[in-house]
Amino acid sequence: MRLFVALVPPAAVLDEIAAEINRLRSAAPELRWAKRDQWHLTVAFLGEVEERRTPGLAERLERAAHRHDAFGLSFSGGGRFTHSILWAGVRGDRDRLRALAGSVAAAARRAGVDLVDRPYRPHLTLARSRARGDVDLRPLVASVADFAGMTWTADAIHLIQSRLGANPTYTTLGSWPLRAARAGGGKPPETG
Ligand code: 2AM
Repeated sequence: MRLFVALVPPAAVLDEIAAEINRLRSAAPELRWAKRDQWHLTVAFLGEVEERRTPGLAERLERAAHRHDAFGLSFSGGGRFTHSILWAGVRGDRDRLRALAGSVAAAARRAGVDLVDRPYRPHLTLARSRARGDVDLRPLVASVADFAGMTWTADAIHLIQSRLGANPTYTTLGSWPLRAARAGGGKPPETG
């Protein structure tokens, strides 16, 4: 099964992204615009995972989540990956996000998942091209540059199965809360 671990922003933040997408969509209707119920911020892409690994994975993800305090993020500006993906950028406590991503990757490895070691680039995918390079994404990147969303609290991680195909579907297999942020700031996140 193809799995990834993600943060899911609250509805008010999704409303802002919806408004932004509506604004941009008319400029490039030929792109495949991401569907609202699939918007997420990937923390770690796990790739193909054998089903027998999932109970151990769930246990380790729960433990990893409990080692991190909730933290603040916002979506801001955007960019593109080559000529195929248009994304919204991420601001706020990116250090904690990276630390969480490191813990989640380590948890998955300990559960026997063979993770691809790639640099972590926090983003929320807004749209994908149908064929690589068929749409010039540069004007859209310029257009999304001024986008500045509200701050939201990343307070849980979700293990999501993605099924590819003409209509890709996402199924949430489990969700685990981060530690509630404490007044005055908590301990710095542990890695590993
Ligand atoms: P993307 O939106 O930029 O494609 C599910 O596919 C999620 O995992 C998406 O958010 C996807 O990012 C992300 N992801 C990260 N690394 C990936 C990889 N090597 N292959 C596919 N998806 C990846």
